[in-house]
Amino acid sequence: MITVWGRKTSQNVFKVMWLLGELGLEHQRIDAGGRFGGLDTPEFGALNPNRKVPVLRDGDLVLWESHTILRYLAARYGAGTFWPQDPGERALVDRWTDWTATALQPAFMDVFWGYFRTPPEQRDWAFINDGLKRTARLFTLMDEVLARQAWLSGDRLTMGDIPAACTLHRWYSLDLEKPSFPHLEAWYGRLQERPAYREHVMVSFEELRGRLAF
Ligand SMILES: N[C@@H](CCC(=O)N[C@@H](CS)C(=O)NCC(=O)O)C(=O)O
Repeated sequence: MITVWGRKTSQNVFKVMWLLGELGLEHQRIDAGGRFGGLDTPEFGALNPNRKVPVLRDGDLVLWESHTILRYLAARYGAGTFWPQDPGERALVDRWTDWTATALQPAFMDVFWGYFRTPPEQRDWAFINDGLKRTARLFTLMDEVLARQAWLSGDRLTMGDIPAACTLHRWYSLDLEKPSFPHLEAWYGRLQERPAYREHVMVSFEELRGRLAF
């Protein structure tokens, strides 16, 4: 049985949970991090010396880093669907995972932490607005791609959609004024038709509001 350590409200955790759901894999999730704590114990340190969630265990294999876990699950259990067999096709999928890790997620995290996780009286609006501008620029790029195709890498959902689609839900959940992106919004509609996206990604994260730390 696959085990995942991590709280439901973590974006890096629900990326993994969503893919497990899409693949229909039996699993258990153990609450850790945030209000649950537990990352400082020697047992958790042995699983992940970075003391972060998610951690996944499958048999003897223990993995940390959400995108590494996504690649592993997709390759092992979703070959040919979430993880194309052809190296060229696979690279077209995988680039979105890297792009989200290095471009979209860092820009959006400045907004998420600067706005949502910071108590109102401590917010730095120049910082937040800069993050909003950078995030919107990246969503514009995605909107242009999604004008031509239904999913980021072509005509079906793959592993490459997962990280960006997780950021997207958080973006649309924030009570901030946002530009209109018609193709991105249509993609969000298609994502919401998937039961595993609704179950694992569209979860309340209200407990994180104004909490820079636990
Ligand atoms: N690059 C890592 C980042 C992991 C990370 O920062 N996890 C956060 C949750 S999103 C964490 O463990 N924070 C401490 C906590 O939740 O208590 C990954 O993608 O897995």
